Amino acid sequence: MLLLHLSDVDEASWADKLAAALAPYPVVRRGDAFDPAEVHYVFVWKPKPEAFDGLTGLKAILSLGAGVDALLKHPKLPDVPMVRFVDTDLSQRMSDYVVAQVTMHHRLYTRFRADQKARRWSQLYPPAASETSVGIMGMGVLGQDAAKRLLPLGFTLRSWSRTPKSLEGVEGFAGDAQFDAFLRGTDILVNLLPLTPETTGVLNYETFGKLRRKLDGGPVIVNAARGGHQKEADIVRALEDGTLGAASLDVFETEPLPQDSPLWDIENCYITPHIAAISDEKSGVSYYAGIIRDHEAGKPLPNVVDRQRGY
Ligand code: NDP
Ligand code: OXD
Repeated sequence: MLLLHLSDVDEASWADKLAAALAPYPVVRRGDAFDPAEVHYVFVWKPKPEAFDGLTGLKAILSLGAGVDALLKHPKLPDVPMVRFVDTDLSQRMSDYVVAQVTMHHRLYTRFRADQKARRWSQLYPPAASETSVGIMGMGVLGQDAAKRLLPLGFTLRSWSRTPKSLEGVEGFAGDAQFDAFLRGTDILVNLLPLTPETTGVLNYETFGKLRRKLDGGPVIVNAARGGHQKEADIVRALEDGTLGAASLDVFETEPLPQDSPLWDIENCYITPHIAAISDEKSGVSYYAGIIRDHEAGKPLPNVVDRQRGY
């Protein structure tokens, strides 16, 4: 039996589609009459404290999100494998966001928008894409997809990951020892790391101060991963004193971003409400229905979270 425990999304719609895809396999929602001990899979997003109560026959936890940082902090998380969402549609959507932000900053959007407001005709030619260095933190599923889509646009690319990665056309840096060297050659810093104790607060004033100062209107940060990666007071300070030229932020320390956050009023801070990439229902149903079918047929679970690493 599959149990859905999805908050803040249309759980009924996901349940209908999963039931249709898995029929005659039983699919239930909270509030339905069922024996919790018969639940083999639980599909979760923002689970409530009681989400896993009584699920004594659980074989796996299926996460609607690609990021599992919040799930890993659940006080009653059962000790069974946890599968995260890995999907070409999700990667495409995230890369759409990254490409949009990177090209916007590369073409000096902040500067020309201000000029237009002031009715000022002032020619300044943006650099060629090849003269702009984009540094991607996190070379996993999403980081690699973003790199593959930025590469044909001509940007100079570098990446930073925990273990060394080699992707053609991308200069790889790994581990704490190479972090500063990575930053020193980066004009636009894109964050696609998972949130773990090691990566918490990585987007801080000291980090910003190490970025290359070559791009007009730069350096720039683009955070599409988690709010816990950024120190917002440091971003405000860096945008105000010019340590950063601009920031594109999709995620925040507190979501929704509080009304009194100073970030709202900063001209060169581009805010979106955690919409960089959504787990699409059609591809999510196909992904998780396939996983349940395969697992019931004896195949191993894919994309299992390593709890030791935290991602
Ligand atoms: P992956 O697990 O595939 O990739 C993680 C990458 O980060 C890997 O390259 C890993 O290194 C690297 N990494 C992890 N820890 C460290 C560290 N301490 N130092 C340096 N590098 C590190 O994740 P995804 O690409 O699938 O997703 C990334 C994140 O994006 C998610 O965790 C989620 O928080 C966020 N997200 C945000 C969305 C949004 O709408 N804003 C939507 C979807 C996801 P290595 O390769 O060596 O393991
Ligand atoms: C995710 C997210 O982790 O939407 O998938 O943030």
